[in-house]
Amino acid sequence: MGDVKTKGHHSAGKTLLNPEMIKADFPILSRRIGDRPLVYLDNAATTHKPESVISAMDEYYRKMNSNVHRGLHTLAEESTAAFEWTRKKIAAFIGGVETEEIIYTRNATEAINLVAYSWGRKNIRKGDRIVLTEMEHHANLVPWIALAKETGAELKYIPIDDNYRLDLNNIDKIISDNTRLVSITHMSNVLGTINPVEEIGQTAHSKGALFLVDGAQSVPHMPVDVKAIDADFYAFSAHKMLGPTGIGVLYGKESILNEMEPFIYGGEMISEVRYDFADWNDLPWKFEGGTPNIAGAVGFSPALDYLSDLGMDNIRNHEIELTAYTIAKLSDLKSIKIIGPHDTCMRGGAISFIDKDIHPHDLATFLDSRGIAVRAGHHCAQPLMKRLGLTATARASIYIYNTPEDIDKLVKTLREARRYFCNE
Ligand code: 7TS
Repeated sequence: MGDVKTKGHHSAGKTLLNPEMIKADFPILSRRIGDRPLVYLDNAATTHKPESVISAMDEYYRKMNSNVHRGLHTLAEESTAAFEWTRKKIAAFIGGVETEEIIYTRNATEAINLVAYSWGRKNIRKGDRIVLTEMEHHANLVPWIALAKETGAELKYIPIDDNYRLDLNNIDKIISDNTRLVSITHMSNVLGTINPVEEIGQTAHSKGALFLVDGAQSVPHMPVDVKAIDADFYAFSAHKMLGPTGIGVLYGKESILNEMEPFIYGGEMISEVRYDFADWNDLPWKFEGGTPNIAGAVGFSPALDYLSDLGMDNIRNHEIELTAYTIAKLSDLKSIKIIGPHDTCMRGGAISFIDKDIHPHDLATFLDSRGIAVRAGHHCAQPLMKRLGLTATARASIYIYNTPEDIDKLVKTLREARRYFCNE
């Protein structure tokens, strides 16, 4: 499969994707919105699912459905094997970590909450510092705001500069000796900025702090090696990378996870229980109380295969090209301002923009009336919006199945919006 879908074009020695062929694997992309074909540019919110993911989940419920880790019958053994097989694939996908270091969660949000509850409540005290950045999604903000409120810890933010990148000039002061945790996004869901996580992680570790990376927007779009980054924790969601909703991942270093208390208590996560006593299961199950999202894990497996077959480098190259194309086309529109870096080497394909006269919600509604799906709003990053002096942006976010023609339709419709709203 990979062959044909990556043979589309070759540019400067790089293999690019063939998004037209890829589109054919995604049933929903043949949908029409009113009388127009769907143009889906809301991939930072969630991505669509290829036939292989949909049919794996369908097959699972038709032929294998059973609870995991407890039955001694064929269905239970098959379900458990499938559930654990995906865990192995995830461990390989993010750089070849230990299977025990991969914890299933509901999503990136729950993965970060797991750390905040399990590690944070035990290790963060009054007077400690937690360092975040000004561009965090609420998922990597609110758990720490709550923890700081509870413990009296202090929150400090790495600022952004005028080019929408992190300003690392005072990083040695911001990540102080009393910093216990540095938690930052790998790629901003609003600005598209890719942050220098290796460098920030090194500073964090040099001060004795742990380093958490929110990879919700990076793992789906570029090769990620959590060991090279030296992240202590790394969080992401399956649904933003072709997989089902309701399943996500927390990677954590084994030595740190071993020291942590469970997050959710109940079945699955114990080794022994008496009326007055309970002891915990081994990693990773210690953190997986209750019946997990088995069908989700089954569906995540072909999603990982699909991405691996295309090649994460090829996906990144495709997105660099299409982001450059989008930025160039949007820059032709005089009323539009892009909110994010223009240099595609340091950004991904979540492209926020504003029109100087039209509210982002009006833009998104107008685009939808022409079959084009974008997101408008604060993108769960209210403090960043305030910092930028904005209340909302419109955001087009691309993925493997998007084409230059999708972008042409977006730009043409943005011109039509000017005629509709501004009589131009
Ligand atoms: N972190 C980042 C950087 C994100 O972009 C998101 C979701 C999350 C965490 C949370 O992911 P979840 O799967 O736990 O919900 N971002 C978006 C978005 O940009 N539009 O909708 C969801």
